[in-house]
Amino acid sequence: MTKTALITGITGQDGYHLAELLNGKSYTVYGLIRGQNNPKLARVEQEQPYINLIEGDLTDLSSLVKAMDIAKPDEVYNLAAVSHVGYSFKNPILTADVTGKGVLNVLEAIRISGGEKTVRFYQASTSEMFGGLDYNRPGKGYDENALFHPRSPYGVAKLYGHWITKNYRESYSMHASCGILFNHEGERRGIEFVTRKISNAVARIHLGLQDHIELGNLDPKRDWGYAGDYVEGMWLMLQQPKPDDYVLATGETHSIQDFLELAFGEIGIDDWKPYVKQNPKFMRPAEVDILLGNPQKAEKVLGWKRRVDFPSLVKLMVKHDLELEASNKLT
Ligand code: NAP
Ligand code: F7E
Repeated sequence: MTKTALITGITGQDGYHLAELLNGKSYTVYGLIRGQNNPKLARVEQEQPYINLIEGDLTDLSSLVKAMDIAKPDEVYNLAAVSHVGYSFKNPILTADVTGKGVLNVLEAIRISGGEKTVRFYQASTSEMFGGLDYNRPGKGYDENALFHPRSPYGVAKLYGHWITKNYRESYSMHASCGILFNHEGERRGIEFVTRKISNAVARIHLGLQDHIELGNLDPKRDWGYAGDYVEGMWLMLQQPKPDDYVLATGETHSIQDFLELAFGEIGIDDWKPYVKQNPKFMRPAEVDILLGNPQKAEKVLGWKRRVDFPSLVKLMVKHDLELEASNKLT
């Protein structure tokens, strides 16, 4: 029988990939879109006409109850958030309202509309909840049992979302799972995140459209995977007989300098340093120095494994941006 899914954050990177995946599995897909005259509406309507869009906002419980009544979903994927860590330092209260309390609003909408025993719920938790400070496990990587120590208003808000999801699972027996996802990137990554900022600048430098890129701290290391692989993990979590929490990661960590080296290498530049300027504007009040995930549980229980490795990820992002910039259409 055909299933129905409601995705919040449909205009974001993961919303795009997840909708493609579910459509390929013959789901009826609903997507929550916010705001008056959202500029991303036209793109979604044009590229993914199979999505049934519903207006709503994570801070507005009544809109979420209405969305539940319209979609009557079997599965709800809560991907909506203020998701940029740097932005969360500048807008901590908005971040708490959307990224933290917004999760509670979605869970309550499911209960109010009578779905607590039938609807399966996915919460987009994050490696930012660990914060890079759990030195109990050097080299092993963070797994589901590692200590949390968030280092940004974003990480703190996500930790609330994580725990309230677990609380609803324990209190009301809801099929509610949290995916603790490490950084995942790709052609649809927002231009405000460092990987896409670099892949786009590299393409523009190659085409003579700009001559350098300004970045913040170049030393942090991240466990970077491909978004297309990670949405499959989200779906697998909701297909399990029991809800649970899972880390999705590659088990490798690379610095921003490693990313720069590979990305500039794609356009035949061996020494990237003359093209990169550091600007304190892009530094954060507190930094997460290193993230490394341990995806063994997801590999064992879900049968999930990332397919795209780090060099292939950089290559596909630069290739995509070279094509986009050459045709002058940034998405
Ligand atoms: P993204 O590209 O930044 O997308 C965020 C989405 O949230 C957008 O569709 C945005 O809509 C929507 N949104 C923001 N505020 C909202 C509100 N008040 N009401 C309703 N929708 C709102 O994020 P992503 O990379 O796809 O990530 C998806 C989720 O996974 C997020 O929750 C993120 O925090 C989490 N996560 C991401 C990563 C990663 O590496 N990508 C890793 C771990 C966890 P507009 O287009 O209208 O702004
Ligand atoms: O930063 C450094 C920055 O913004 C990565 C979100 O999806 O993944 C993402 O959060 C690193 C940081 O991602 C610039 O200081 C240097 O150390 O690409 P980012 P993030 O902060 O890791 C997690 C898992 C999420 O959950 C989040 O939603 O790069 N960096 N220079 C820079 N970062 C940015 N954005 N811009 C710079 O110019």
